[in-house]
Amino acid sequence: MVEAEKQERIVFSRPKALTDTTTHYCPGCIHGIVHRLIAEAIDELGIQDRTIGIAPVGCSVLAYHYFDVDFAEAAHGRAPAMATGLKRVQPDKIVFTYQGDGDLAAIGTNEIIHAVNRGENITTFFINNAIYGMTGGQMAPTTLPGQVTTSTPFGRDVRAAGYPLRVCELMATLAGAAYVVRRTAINPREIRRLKKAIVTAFKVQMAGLGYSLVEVVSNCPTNWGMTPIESLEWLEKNMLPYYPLGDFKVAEGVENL
Ligand SMILES: Cc1ncc(C[n+]2csc(CCOP(=O)(O)OP(=O)(O)O)c2C)c(N)n1
Ligand code: SF4
Repeated sequence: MVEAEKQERIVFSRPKALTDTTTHYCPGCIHGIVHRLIAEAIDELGIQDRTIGIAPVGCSVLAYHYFDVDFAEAAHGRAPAMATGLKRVQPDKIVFTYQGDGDLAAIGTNEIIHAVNRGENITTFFINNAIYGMTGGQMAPTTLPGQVTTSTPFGRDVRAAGYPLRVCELMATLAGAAYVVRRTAINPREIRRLKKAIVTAFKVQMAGLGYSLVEVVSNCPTNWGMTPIESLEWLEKNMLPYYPLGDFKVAEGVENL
């Protein structure tokens, strides 16, 4: 018996930086995967006791229940401003915001642009599912041309609503950005690449190099009206051509981290 116990090896367990709470996310939603990867990164870097997260409005509004680190809650789009304040008064903390596209690229566009441009030494995880998930699937700035949403029942008409905003491409032009990359989580290979980017983003902040932003091209099976599998296929076919994966800015010094 003792021998058998000795041979047992735990190969998979809950990261320490996640609480033992069942999340409210819909089946197949990428929010849950990203939460886990951030928590794994916090564990691996040994920063659980000095990390502060900022929750947005949107489906991830309850993120403070799920991460076992200090957390604050910001009003719609204001997470980078709150993160700026927290980091400036406690520069030894690791501060990250977690924001959807409605939160970051609609009401919060001003906040994110200026925080990145100031080169605040903070990190943003930006979850782009091309839609307002929590409030019922309305058009977001990132909604694709022709995409049907509850507020664009005939598809997004770019003549009326403008063009989808490519956040990474925009942020990469700003001098204060140190690390700006786009990833996804549609299969194990992409999940591994995303995890690496999350770790790098935290390391950029730990090294004091400036703003780090990881966009995750994500899904919303519920409001897209698809099964989880269909939503991943739709994401790959329709979202990735418009939001190509890649590194948009990797400042000097980041490669060596
Ligand atoms: C100040 C403020 N304005 C508006 C809202 C309403 N609201 C809540 S969630 C949301 C959309 C969030 O969408 P997104 O950021 O894309 O996140 P998702 O739900 O898709 O994860 C809106 C408009 C709010 N909660 N607070
Ligand atoms: S509504 Fe969409 S974004 Fe929100 S938890 Fe469900 S699948 Fe995820």
